[in-house]
Amino acid sequence: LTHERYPVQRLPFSVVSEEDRAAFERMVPGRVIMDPEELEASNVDWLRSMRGCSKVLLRPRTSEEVSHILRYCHERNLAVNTQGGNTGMVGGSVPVFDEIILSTALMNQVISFHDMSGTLVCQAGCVLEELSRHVEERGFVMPLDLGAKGTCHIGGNLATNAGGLRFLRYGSLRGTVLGLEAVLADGTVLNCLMSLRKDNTGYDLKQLFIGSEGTLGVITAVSILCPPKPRAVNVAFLGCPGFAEVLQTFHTCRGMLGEILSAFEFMDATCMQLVGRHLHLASPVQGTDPMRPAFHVACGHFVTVFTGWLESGLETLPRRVWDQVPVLTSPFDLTRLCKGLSSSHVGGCSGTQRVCSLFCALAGPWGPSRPTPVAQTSGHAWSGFHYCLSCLGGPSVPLPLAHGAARGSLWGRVECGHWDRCPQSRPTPQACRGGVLTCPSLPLSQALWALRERITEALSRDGCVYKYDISLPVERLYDLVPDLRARLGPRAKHVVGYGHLGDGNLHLNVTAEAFSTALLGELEPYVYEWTAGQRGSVSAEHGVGFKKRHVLGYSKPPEALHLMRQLKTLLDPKGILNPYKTLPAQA
Ligand code: FAD
Ligand code: 2HG
Ligand code: ZN
Repeated sequence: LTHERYPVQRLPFSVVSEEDRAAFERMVPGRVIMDPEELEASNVDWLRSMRGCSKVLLRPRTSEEVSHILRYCHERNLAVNTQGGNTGMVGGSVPVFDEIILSTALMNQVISFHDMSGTLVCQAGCVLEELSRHVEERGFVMPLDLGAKGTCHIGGNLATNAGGLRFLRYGSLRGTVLGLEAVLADGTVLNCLMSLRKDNTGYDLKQLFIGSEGTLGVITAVSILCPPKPRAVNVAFLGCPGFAEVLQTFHTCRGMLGEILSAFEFMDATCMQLVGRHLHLASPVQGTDPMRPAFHVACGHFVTVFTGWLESGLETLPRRVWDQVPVLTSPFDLTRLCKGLSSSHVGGCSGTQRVCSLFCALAGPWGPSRPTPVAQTSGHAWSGFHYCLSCLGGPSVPLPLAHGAARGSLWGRVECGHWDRCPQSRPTPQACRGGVLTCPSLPLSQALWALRERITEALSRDGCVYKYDISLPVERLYDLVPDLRARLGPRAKHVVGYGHLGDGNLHLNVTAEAFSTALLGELEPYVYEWTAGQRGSVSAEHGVGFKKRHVLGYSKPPEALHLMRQLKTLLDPKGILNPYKTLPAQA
């Protein structure tokens, strides 16, 4: 067997026999899946870019069961592919050939939560969003958040050392994971499930498994430190005319908001167009050409701010409202905005979570020739006013808001917000009480975050996607995007850049009608050489998996690769765990 697209040979592992199946059935009764239809979803990755042909999927519930399975597979020389939520971006989560799939889906129990320290101990198969809910009910948050939260498992997050949308504030999982339990290739259970903040007793073995993508062991349980839930949550979404202004905005926000800035994301105008085209989500603030913003940035989650051009349709605002709208026209005003955001955070109303959304617009380098409004709204029990989701639907619906917000206020206007769950109707009289519109279901901040979190999905609907996830010096983060647009010309359908600007992480995606080796040849090794030239990383947060293992040498010296191989041999001498992944193929 040879993989269709990549030149890789099946290694001489055993093939699962009838006796093996019977043995598995004794280990995990009723949880040995062999039905091809059920297996299909686990053989294909989220991006639908890789397909394995595994014939067996095992669903253990406990670490002991994982241990029995691995001990058996080790003895029989059967290859194993651990799978969490199967949302990985680099083809690590699905078999390349017929590896046995070991799913953590049924290992989904919370073991304990300590509400003094915020330490959560749980099994590896817990879904991230469910853990978030669990700890939020107890006044804490998970230190990581990502678009795949509804599907990915915490074990998968650790195995990929996922970054995501809160990295800027809470840092790498390498810092917030206090301990883990892993089962080694030969079935040994390694219990390092500590809950201590400080523990300098020799080598920090858990770090070996974080980011090892299932090649060194199966993570079965996790101990993780959850920070307290902030009392105020705000998001800002800003439109900027160029990347220089994006950087300047970051610099100002970071400088003024300090640690309460938990995310600083950016997306270029093409991303916004694709999210509109494929998912019918529209930017809450839009302008008319040539005033349309080239970039949007979203920062949060303590502060929700969304920005974009509000040029068109301002005339429809009643004069008295227009007069009350704070104006954001200069760097000074951005400073004022930050002050407002930080004081609203500090001042919070006790006991309730506030969600404040601020719509504002920047033009020219820093301001349009006439005042640009800032609309401040609230989606969630904040300052006593809410508004109806249906107001966000329909084209160019002026969004009237009640009075009474902290800083004068306010009005809002949303251009053509075809929000997913919006009934697309005008507010009913019942929904509007005394001019106060209620927002019963989706908090506005979530609707706004969807614009950013669903870019990956929009790109997948645009055609064949070539994905690059690179770390670069932040000042040069966007340089490669226009460069590639020029280089590829009409051969690419779209070239987009977005990502975690605050972490220096660019998601560079190129879409085309179909896969083409010629286009791939234009992209690679060019992108990797360019990245190496900046001393960047060819995988900032998605890992290596199957797809990027041939490019590790651009970011790691040969000595480091050699040591990685030695560690792999030590922990998994027969190489049964996630073969063909993470380590470069040997000549
Ligand atoms: P899987 O995809 O199932 O597996 C990923 C790898 O980990 C595989 O190599 C697998 O073998 C291994 N693995 C899984 N579970 C275990 C275990 N228990 N023990 C050992 N090995 C294991 N990533 C980011 O870093 N930041 C983002 O912002 C981000 N956003 C995303 C948004 C979307 C819409 C999608 C689809 C993906 C995104 N990702 C992001 C990719 C990210 O890697 C995953 O979403 C997540 O961390 C993988 O978790 P999973 O449970 O789905 O793991
Ligand atoms: C994100 O930040 C994810 O949205 C996915 O890491 C990035 O699809 C991508 O390129
Ligand atoms: Zn990302």
